Amino acid sequence: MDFTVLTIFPEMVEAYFSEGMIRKAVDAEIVSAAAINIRDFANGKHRITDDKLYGGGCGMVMKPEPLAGAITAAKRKTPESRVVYLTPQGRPFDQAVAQELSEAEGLIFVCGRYEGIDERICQQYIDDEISIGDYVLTGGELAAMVVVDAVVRLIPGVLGGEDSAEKETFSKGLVEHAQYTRPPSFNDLDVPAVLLSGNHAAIEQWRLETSLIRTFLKRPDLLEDRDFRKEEKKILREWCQKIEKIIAD
Ligand code: 4GX
Repeated sequence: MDFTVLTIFPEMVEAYFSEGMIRKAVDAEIVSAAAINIRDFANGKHRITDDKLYGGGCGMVMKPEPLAGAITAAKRKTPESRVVYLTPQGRPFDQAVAQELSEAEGLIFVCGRYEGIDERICQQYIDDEISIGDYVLTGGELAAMVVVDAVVRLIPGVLGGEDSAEKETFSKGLVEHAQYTRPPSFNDLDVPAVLLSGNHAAIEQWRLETSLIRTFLKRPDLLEDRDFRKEEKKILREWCQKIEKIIAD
């Protein structure tokens, strides 16, 4: 996978690329990651990247020529790359979109500042418009980094990319089970005894139960259109029966 971020603030993105899992993946040559300064493709003494709106109105829009130049340069490296524009108008980003993007050969992220980019860039150069949520950022850079961050951990060979992807098919669409580490007692709160029992089947059962109850309490929307597995239905029916018993008479 080749990640390229087009931005007028390349240092912001380079700082992110230089730490953590993305850095390890780059060092291991499983992915490449680079920022391209859109300003490098702007003409004139001041290398201006924005301009006034045709038709009037306040605010500035990113000029098409520097963006076209930067996208063309990025495509020369990986011609099969998908060009993604980060915008609140895009399709909502989620884990399924992250999975889809992780299968691309390369991803080129266009980061807009000001009020956005010239419409003709969207028409001619952009393959995909993505939104990371219904709020307005000052630029697309943080959104691009969010998308890279979610995508890189899904790439085969990237630390944790294989076995956790497998585990996730098990508990996919549920909130994480409760997690504990040492010490066994902290501020008068004990680690549940089952986790210290060494009984792996009982531990897996407990994890599924806490995962289901936490999903019910924190994210009931996730249960709404779920295809429940047999063991999940069994756990839920047992709760129903326990509650029925408590409220009987
Ligand atoms: N999820 N932003 C894009 C420039 C802009 C302004 C107006 C189109 C219209 C964002 C988000 C996001 C801030 C990136 C504004 N583009 N990106 N930028 N939410 O808020 O992805």
